[in-house]
Amino acid sequence: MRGFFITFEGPEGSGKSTHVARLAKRLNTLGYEVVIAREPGGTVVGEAIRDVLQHDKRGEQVLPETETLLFMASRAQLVRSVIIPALRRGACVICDRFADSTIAYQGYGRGLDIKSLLKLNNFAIGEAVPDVTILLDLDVKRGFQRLKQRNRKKKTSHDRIERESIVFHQKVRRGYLKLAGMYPKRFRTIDADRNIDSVDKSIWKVIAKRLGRIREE
Ligand code: Z5A
Repeated sequence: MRGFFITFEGPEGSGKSTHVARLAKRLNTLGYEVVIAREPGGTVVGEAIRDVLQHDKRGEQVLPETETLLFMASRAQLVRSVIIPALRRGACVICDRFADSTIAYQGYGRGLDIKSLLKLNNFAIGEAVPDVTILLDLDVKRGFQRLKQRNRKKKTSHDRIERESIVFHQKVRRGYLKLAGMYPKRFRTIDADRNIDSVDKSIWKVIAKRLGRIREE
């Protein structure tokens, strides 16, 4: 595939959506075709799954295994109908969360078997392996402070997974750091506890270098 696939990962409120939008704008300005996607969601099927996953309005508890398979189903749909076609056209695809989220949340957070999750991920993503994964690392409590402010501004509230305990979210953060250690070529960990422009600069440094490298190949 000729395109370039970037994923953003990290705990709640670490700035993923903010920096996905900034990076997309910058790449667009430089003349790249940019496709933004998000997980769960990004397709009609995926957005319906997102609704089930985020709001327990139907009153039934979503069990960890069910939750996992729903994330995988949304991913399989997004990969085949959006990500792979865009990469084949030569576009830059930027995805707000991807397969590593399942390992961090359902694996390290919920305690499901990591090997099984990795196998399911392989099935869901096929050939769509990210070229680079930006991990925005942030203390969980700091992330929640940011979300509190954002929710107050937008008059929204915490969704189902955001309502999990601080201990759960700390396990997720540690899981991400383990993943970054397991895949050092793909992951770039960026300290997100700085102002938006500084974080933006660090992200651009990584992406510019990787894009330059791709052009040389
Ligand atoms: N999930 C899962 O369990 N398994 C999976 O496989 C997948 C997902 C794919 C998706 O939620 C949920 O699904 C998520 C994981 C789970 N659950 N939780 N909890 P989502 O898509 O609705 O939301 P999110 O991905 O968790 O993102 P977020 O928490 O909404 O935040 P963010 O995108 O990282 O941050 P942001 O919206 O860019 O920034 C938050 C606020 O902070 C905002 O007001 C910004 O203006 C501000 N901000 C950003 N950067 C800064 C800096 N540097 N300084 C100060 N303020 C800042």
